Amino acid sequence: MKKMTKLCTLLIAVLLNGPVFAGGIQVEGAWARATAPGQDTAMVDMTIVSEKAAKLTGFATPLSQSAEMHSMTHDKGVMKMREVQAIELPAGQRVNLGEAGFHLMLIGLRAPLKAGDSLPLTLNVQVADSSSVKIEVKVEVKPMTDMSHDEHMHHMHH
Ligand SMILES: [Cu+2]
Repeated sequence: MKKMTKLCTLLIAVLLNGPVFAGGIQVEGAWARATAPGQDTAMVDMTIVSEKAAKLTGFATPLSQSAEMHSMTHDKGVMKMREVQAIELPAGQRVNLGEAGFHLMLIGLRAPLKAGDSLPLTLNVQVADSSSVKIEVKVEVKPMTDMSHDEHMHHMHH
């Protein structure tokens, strides 16, 4: 266990120093909920850290017919989603999409998402110095909860 702690400390140190990320961008904990029967949309959340100031400008996936980035706001108790063109990734800052009020939306799923699946998605990131980076991400599908139905319903209130 002691060894483990040491390893963790080392990893954290590396994260703080920054320069070792593959392509300067690190993605962690990408996940979605398993879909309910008949549900053809899904929300994906993840945490992104970019060494340099960057923007998430979109994503591609073979899983659905369309792929949009959404912001989510509460308006008089109703959750509203709006498509956004870019999500800011300030230099060196951990951006959790959900906490920042965003998510990736898969619309027109080609197959249900099942708990335990690990699904492919490619992020398009525009780095401030104008290079663009594609990042392959695996989305972990977690078991469905009552929430997933709500999310689906909320999506109707565009
Ligand atoms: Cu959405």
